Amino acid sequence: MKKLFIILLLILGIPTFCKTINGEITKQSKKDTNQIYDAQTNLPLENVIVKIPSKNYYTKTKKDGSFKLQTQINAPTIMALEKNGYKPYSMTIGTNLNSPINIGIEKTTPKDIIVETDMVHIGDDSFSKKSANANDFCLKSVGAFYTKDFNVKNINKSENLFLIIGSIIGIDTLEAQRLGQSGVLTAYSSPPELYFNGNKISDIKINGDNQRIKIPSELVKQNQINNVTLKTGHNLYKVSSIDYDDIEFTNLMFEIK
Ligand SMILES: [Ca+2]
Repeated sequence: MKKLFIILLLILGIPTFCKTINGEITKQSKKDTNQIYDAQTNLPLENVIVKIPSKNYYTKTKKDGSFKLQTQINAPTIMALEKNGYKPYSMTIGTNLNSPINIGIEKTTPKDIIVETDMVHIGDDSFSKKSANANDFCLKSVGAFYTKDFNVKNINKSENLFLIIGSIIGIDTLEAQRLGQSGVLTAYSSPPELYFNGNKISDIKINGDNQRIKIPSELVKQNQINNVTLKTGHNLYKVSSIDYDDIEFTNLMFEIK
């Protein structure tokens, strides 16, 4: 009888008792697990650092590429991934973590130029609680603009330089309001402006991930120091003094393609 019971247990499976922890994604099967893998080989990646800078939280992926986010997320925030030899990756994650996060990350190529992997805050540290992602601001502002020099090598005539902004949050433009990204409805800001070697090339009107901007080739200096500057916008409803729009971004990178 005892034998039969054990056999029955083996056939029916040993019952498992899953506990759901608040803010954590419950693992049910491999498919339902958060997983990071190599975008080319589809093989799981171990020891990828998974960070949520606004929470000062980080964890690492296991041998099977899986990870758990054991932190409470109350407002959309940035999750960033880091692994040596791979392009930095980031995405804005919401409060609804019901579906698993499965991400394939790409190896860096010798032509990639990684400019920034830290989280950067620009503005004046004065912002409405209703501002887009205000709850997630974790850093002190470095001022109204961010600027960085970097070298450009090995760019052929047929190739172009693209700036990729991994993630950017906090932009309170009219466009961001219309998309529901900002709760500030009584005022809005001019968009952050992007400069390359001193020339304005683009406005960044909305928050989001992996915004890709082509750099006009006539502005790129081959085998020399180039400069990228991101200047935040300002509140267009305030005239007595300048109120800069407080924004945060991470993962600035250039690709040559
Ligand atoms: Ca401000």
